[in-house]
Amino acid sequence: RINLKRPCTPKISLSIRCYRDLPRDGFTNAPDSILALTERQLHQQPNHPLGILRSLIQNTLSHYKHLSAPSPIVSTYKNFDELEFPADHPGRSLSDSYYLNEKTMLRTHTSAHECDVFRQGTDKWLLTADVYRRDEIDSSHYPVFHQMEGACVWDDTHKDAHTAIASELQELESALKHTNIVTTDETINNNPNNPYQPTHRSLVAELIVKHLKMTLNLLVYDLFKHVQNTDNQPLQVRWIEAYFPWTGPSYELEVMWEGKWLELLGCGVMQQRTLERADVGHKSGWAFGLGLERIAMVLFGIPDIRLFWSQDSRFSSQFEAGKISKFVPYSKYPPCIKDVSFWVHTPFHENDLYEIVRECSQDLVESVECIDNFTHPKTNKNSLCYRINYRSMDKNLTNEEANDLHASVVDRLTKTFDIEIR
Ligand code: FA5
Ligand code: MG
Repeated sequence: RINLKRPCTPKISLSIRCYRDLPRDGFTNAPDSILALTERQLHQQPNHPLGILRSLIQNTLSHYKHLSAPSPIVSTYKNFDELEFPADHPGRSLSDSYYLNEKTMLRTHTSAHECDVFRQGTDKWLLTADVYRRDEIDSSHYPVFHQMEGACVWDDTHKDAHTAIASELQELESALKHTNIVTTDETINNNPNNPYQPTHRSLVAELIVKHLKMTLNLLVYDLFKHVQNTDNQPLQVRWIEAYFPWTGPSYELEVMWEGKWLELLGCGVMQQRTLERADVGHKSGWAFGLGLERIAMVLFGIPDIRLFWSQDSRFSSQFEAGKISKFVPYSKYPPCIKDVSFWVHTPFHENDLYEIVRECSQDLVESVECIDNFTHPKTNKNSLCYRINYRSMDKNLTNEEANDLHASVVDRLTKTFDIEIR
């Protein structure tokens, strides 16, 4: 029998107890199973792929100060308001984020710590942490993942600030000469839809953007050289325009991987307003936020994002600090596929359905997919069918166990939503 209520180690229950001490309200939606993961700190483990990747980036950007922020519990002010998120931004919704209460949440990105770090006077820094988002269920989405934030600012009151940037640029330029990388830049300088900030001299804004792009081109090259094709094809990277409330202009960086563009990070020139709020309005510079799992899945050949959380020694024994090695898959257990179909009387958010499946089946669910969406032509009644793939990564799941899991999912769905099982 599978114990649906996982036993909590004393360490884990401590953080859940802290959370339980906080006043609950209509926003409270973070389940214990997610809170329990806050203790894992995978990126701090030297022999874990995420820890290995973090160290690798830190070694590449060794002149940046390395920081961490162990508690993922932040105020909604830090996560959103301090970064100029508008009041109606979708990221704030209960269907997208985990709240402890109206004013407290699990950070959705490492940018939540930007202002604090700038306020401490640190100019060049990296900060790695676990972040939490309610999302779909498949091999590349998990409600917890890891980001590394990086930033670089210069004291702009100094009249020679731009010569400092320019001389750093020369170093970056000569380092890039030794790389086998093809950069497609689809962005436009001072694009009217993604413009320089009016208070920035355009010469300085242009230098900051160049510094940002070259720093990240070099970083990505340095990471991906470990898995470059044997035929010595250059690494292809692409810059595109983006939007973030606290940067302007803003960009995203993608790499070509197995024939597709893979988004690695978002970044941009820090909004002067945000820096002023952090009491460093006299400085200007850039910031980025990258996803560690996306890169680690490519570098280590890890096919399913759940594997990062596996405590099976067949996974953990494969990795060693300082080494990029290919994951050798151990035998996959057979999947147990179960469908659930129902009439929908009142619409609901899909993320709420995913959350119920996760809470009932934890890491025993591999994917959830809507396979049918049908509206009856006469009655106008809407019917949905979801296919849930139950599979353990560590043991064989019997059909009876999968049936038990599925029954608890169906039970929770009917109790939570205004639906009628078909
Ligand atoms: C952000 O989170 C911004 N904070 C990034 C940023 C920082 C912009 C500083 C400007 C300045 P975004 O939601 O796009 O942006 O996520 C950043 C990266 O995290 C993505 O490029 C991706 O690599 C990774 N990421 C995002 N969502 C997921 C997910 N569900 N699973 C795994 N990785 C993800
Ligand atoms: Mg993005």
